Amino acid sequence: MRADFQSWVASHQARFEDVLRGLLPRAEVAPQRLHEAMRYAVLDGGKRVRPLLAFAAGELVGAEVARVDIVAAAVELIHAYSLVHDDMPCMDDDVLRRGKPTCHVQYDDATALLVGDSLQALAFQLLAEHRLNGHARFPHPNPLPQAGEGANESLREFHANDDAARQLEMIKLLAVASGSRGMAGGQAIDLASVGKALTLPELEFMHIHKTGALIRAAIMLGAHCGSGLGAMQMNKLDHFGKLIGLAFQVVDDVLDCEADTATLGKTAGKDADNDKPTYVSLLGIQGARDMAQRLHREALETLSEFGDAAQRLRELADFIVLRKF
Ligand code: GRG
Repeated sequence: MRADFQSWVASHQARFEDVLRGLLPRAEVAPQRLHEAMRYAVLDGGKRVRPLLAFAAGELVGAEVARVDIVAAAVELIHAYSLVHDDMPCMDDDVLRRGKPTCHVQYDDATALLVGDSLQALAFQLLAEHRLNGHARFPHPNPLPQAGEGANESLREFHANDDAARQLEMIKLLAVASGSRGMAGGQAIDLASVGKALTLPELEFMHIHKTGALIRAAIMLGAHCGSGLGAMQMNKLDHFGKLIGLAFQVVDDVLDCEADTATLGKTAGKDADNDKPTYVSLLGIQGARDMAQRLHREALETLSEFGDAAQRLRELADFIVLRKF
């Protein structure tokens, strides 16, 4: 990792931790135990890959960081909820996450269930109650470009409607990415495929949904916080997200076989123990590594037209593929 990228990552991670601390309900507020458990599940852990992708996409379009903070937080809350639920006895039944006892072990099953529910609701609350893009809403503190009083008013209304419509699109984007046509659907396929031999396209379909959808959403939401990209460029960015989301999962499968529990902060070797189809079980370790490299290369090619503005996205793609944890 280049020193400059390393300090970009570290400074965003530290600042974002404070953002999350401020957005989560305080532990002293009733119901205290639930709020404490929500903070336990979200704070002080995780690589924050999805928020970093949102920040990098935000930089590409010159978005205000304070706006990207909100979409990054919404995505990270959905991610944290998915980990809490995934670790529960009815799903993956794990005891270690982010180097500490899983939420249901630290608290109890019912609390963990409610933590997931509440984090998901909070994610959408944040997207609904903050301004995420474009021009200011009524009342506008600064006049828009002078065009006569009447024209000015209608221009304001136009922008307000436009921004509101775009914000609704962003809310829908995260809803689709997290729901049955996205992450939750991918998880359902995952649970149903234990002990089965999936083909490569079936495995890919599962992971594009389970892991990829949220990674893709993080990038697109970051980009929606700014302006300036046309539909074709947004599609390119989305394609980058699809490729890098899949690469993330392929690398995750390799690490599950190769890294140890202490390094990962979660139980290593779970996929083989649970008889789950993975890229490693289908392609072998070297085949999976080759696939990650191919996806990485294709992802970088997708960004070629964006020039220096996409440098952070490129570096994050490198990090996702070369990471050791
Ligand atoms: C319960 C609806 C529901 C969905 C669960 C994401 C997921 C779906 C389950 C997690 C299981 C898992 C280990 C998936 C592999 C890829 C993945 C999402 C790993 C964890 O993400 P990281 O590495 O975790 O970004 P940190 O802790 O760094 O945030």
